Amino acid sequence: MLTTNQGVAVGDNQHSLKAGLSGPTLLEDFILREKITHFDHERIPERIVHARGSAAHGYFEAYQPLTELTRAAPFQAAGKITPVFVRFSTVAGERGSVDTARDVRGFAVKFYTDEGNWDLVGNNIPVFFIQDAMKFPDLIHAVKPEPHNGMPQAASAHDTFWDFASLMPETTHTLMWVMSDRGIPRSYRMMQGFGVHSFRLVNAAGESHFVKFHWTPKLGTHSLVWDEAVKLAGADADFHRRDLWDAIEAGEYPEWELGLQIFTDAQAEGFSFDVLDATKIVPEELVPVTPVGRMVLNRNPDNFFAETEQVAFCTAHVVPGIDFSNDPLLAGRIHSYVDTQITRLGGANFHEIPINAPLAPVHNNQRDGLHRQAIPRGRVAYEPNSLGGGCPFQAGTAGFVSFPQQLDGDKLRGKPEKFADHYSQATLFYESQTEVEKAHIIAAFRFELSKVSVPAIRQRMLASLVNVSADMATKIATGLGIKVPAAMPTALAKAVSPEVTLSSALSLMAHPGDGGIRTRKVAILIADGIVGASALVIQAAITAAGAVTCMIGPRLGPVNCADGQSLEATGTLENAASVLFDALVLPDGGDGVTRLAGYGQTVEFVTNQYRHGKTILALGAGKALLDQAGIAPTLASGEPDPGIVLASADTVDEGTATFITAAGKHRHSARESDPPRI
Ligand code: HDD
Repeated sequence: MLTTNQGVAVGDNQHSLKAGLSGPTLLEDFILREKITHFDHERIPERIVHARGSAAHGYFEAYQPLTELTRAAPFQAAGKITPVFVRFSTVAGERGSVDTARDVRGFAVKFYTDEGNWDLVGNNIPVFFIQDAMKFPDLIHAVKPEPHNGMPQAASAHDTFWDFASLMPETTHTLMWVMSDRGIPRSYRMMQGFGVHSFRLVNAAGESHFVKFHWTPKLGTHSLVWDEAVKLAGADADFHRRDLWDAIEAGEYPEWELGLQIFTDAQAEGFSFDVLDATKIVPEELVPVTPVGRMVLNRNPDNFFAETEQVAFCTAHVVPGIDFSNDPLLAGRIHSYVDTQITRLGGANFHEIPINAPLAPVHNNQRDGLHRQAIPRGRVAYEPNSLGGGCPFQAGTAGFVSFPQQLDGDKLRGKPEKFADHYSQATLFYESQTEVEKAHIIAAFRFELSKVSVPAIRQRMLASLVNVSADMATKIATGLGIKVPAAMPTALAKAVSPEVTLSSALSLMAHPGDGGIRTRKVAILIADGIVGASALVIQAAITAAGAVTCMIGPRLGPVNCADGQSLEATGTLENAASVLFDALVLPDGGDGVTRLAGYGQTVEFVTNQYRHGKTILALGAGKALLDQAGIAPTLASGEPDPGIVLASADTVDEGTATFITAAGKHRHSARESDPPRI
């Protein structure tokens, strides 16, 4: 039975209590007032950053014991399982903003370890915009919608962001990553994650090593192209949320490998960069990434608000065996996350909300506060005590012991010298990209800076980018119709000689995944008059390869095929936009193809698939739809386009096999041109 919050059964949930059918509503209607009052308070403050997010449950499994390095519970034995809850997010947009904005993505993992909760609150980009937490509010105020008019939503392409960025050269390295395709991932399931800072691992003997955390997706790293991201924002604002949800519901559990870069204090001392500077990576050529375990996400939340919204990640949540470094950005975070939950979740007891509660038992003398759930028994809430038998006891060396790093220095505000090198690693990143990736970086800077209305900001930003690559800056400047300015002076006392000048691991192409098409979405266009049998053969083969197909017609429902087959359209040219699909099949059957060609949306569908580098299989008469869109099966170079597969009624099986292999390449960037040919 429906009840009030006091457990009283509600007889009528349709009408308020009134004095007569046409009379006034009565104040005594406690049922109405309770319902409305609760509703009025349904919203809680959204996260000041990373407001837009999606999450899932899963587990972490260690490959091998890491007892030599750390006493952290998840790494104590091979096969050890630790439950996790992971929330992915964008940074700048508000809670209801679109998923496909160009932005950094949050990658926050809560490990419910045997010895308490450990939150690894990372991003999909291994570096950060700023070096000191003192600048975080400035960075966020600059990127958020401008305060006078509240625009633009979830976008860095505006004056205040680039004003700040151009005045803060330390942002350059991260800007390079965000302007690259990393800023527009295809899926949360297809992006890397990084702990960003150097942390410390501490073993049972109290010995410590520095560590950097890397998550690498099994499906490979893949991204959208910008035009696709923009169109997706309209076609499905929940594109990434839906993608994660659907994959888990389908039993296609996303998986990442955890890798560690381990290095000593002595090694760190010798590097040309400072490992405490969050704008720097440790190149994999200097310190390789060692795989230590895998993470699988296998359960969607039961309730978005209770879990995804109320989960509170805090960098301060570490467990014995994991410790902080002196990174000044991390220090500010250790304060900020706990602090922000107090407002967002309404008080100091947010750790009692089920999604935040550790699996490890909690015993302490903290008491009371808003929304307290626990009911502590007895009269003792202090330590030492004799009246409670001395409980709870402090754990001594079995508890969390900070790494006893020796410290000595003057109390001051400032940075070590190596922090002043803002460009070496930005150049390393740029030079390590493939030509296509470089072209995308240039296009992204051109787009973003073209949205800046104050010319001086554009000039200043370009002057900074000259220090990364004169060639890149020239190409961006040409696109903006301006001359390249002189390089911005650097703050370096002496030039830096980086150990590594090229690192293939920095390209998205370094992590192609297994090349399959599992969970990819394939559209099959259908209409009355197509050949149904071959469409069904293709659908069966694609489904067997693990992809998800959708038959799309001019309207929903049954389609009468030329060969008497009856197919069912589950999507329409109106409700299933081209950008929602990774690949396309055009059917055989002259009548059906002519019918499809009569819809303007078909040309748009085919053109977008082509423009976004996707694989298209055209069967028999279906090629007419390519012709109609002006698409040739050859590249501008005259070479055959590997992403356009033509097959006839006799070669359906071979054609489908070629299509599946080609679609596994994700995208055929050799087709790309700037500006696009069609
Ligand atoms: Fe942060 C949220 C990641 C710097 C202050 N941050 C937040 C989330 C992620 C990150 C993934 C969302 C967690 C979730 O899903 O709930 N933040 C980072 C990374 C940073 C970083 C990788 C640099 C290496 N952050 C940073 C600084 C500060 C903050 C320097 C403040 C001094 N971040 C916050 C916050 C948030 C947050 C205001 C908003 C909501 C929340 O914490 O729970 O405290």
